[in-house]
Parts: sequence; structure tokens; C-alpha cells
Amino acid sequence: MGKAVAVLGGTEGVTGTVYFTQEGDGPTTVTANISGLKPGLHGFHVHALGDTTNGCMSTGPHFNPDAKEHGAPEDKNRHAGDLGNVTAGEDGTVTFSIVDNQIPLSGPNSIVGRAIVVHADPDDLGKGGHELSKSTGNAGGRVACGVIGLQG
Ligand SMILES: [Cu+2]
Ligand SMILES: [Zn+2]
Repeated sequence: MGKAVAVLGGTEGVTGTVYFTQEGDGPTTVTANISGLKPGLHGFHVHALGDTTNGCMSTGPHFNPDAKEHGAPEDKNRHAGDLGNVTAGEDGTVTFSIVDNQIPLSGPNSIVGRAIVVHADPDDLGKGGHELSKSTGNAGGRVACGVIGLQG
């Protein structure tokens, strides 16, 4: 069983932990507990770089090893890093889980050493008709992020 974890932080008081597990070459299960968000939907992606030297801005674009367009997790045409939205309740907390086939923890498309990012606004999943819909889902600023590292 492969295991990885990312501890979320940023400048907006958003904190949390994201866990990743993968059995063999099977899908990866992602579970997240986040707090300090404004209620509602927030874009949630794997970004290409595990570089937080300039905060969440330096984590690069969405992880996109196959040069596709931005989309929803269930779309064929999507970035590997597109995990959709998390939903914060009235108390600003998120309990989230997703099982996904495009974010392995080993091999050429491994997400270990990259970053997970939580956005200020909803991800329109490529369907919002905004000029940014097909690249970022127009999900706004990056309110928290964490580098994905191996866990024992
Ligand atoms: Cu993002
Ligand atoms: Zn994307």
C-alpha cells in the first residue's frame, strides 16, 4: 500500500490534512479534512510543482502530463490533477473523499513531490464559459496548499 500526505497551509488561516492511499496499480483514494474556508465550493487540484517558496503561487499549473484541457474528475478530457471541488459547510469545515485513477503515488505520473491546492472560489469544471474555464476552472485565488510527501 502506497501512502502519502499533504499538510495544508497558507496566508488565509485555512488549515487541513490530505491523505492519499493506493493499493498496487489501482486507483488512489484521497481523503481531506480542511477548516477555515468560507462556506461553499472550492476548487481542489493537484498542481505540478511541490514548490512553496512563493507560497501557493509557486506550485505551478494543474498537473497535466497528457496536455489536456481542464475538466471534471469524471471527464475524459481533464488534467490529471483535476479533483473537482470540496464543499465547506457553514462552519467552514470540509470532509471530503474521492477515488481517482489519474493520480498514482509511483511511476512516471506520480503526484509525490507535487502539491495539492485549495482555491477561494468554485471550480466550474471547464464548463463556465469564462476565458479561464478550460485552464483553471476559474477557481480564483489559492487559499491553501501543501506538498505531497511519502508517508510510512
Ligand atoms: Cu488549483
Ligand atoms: Zn485543471
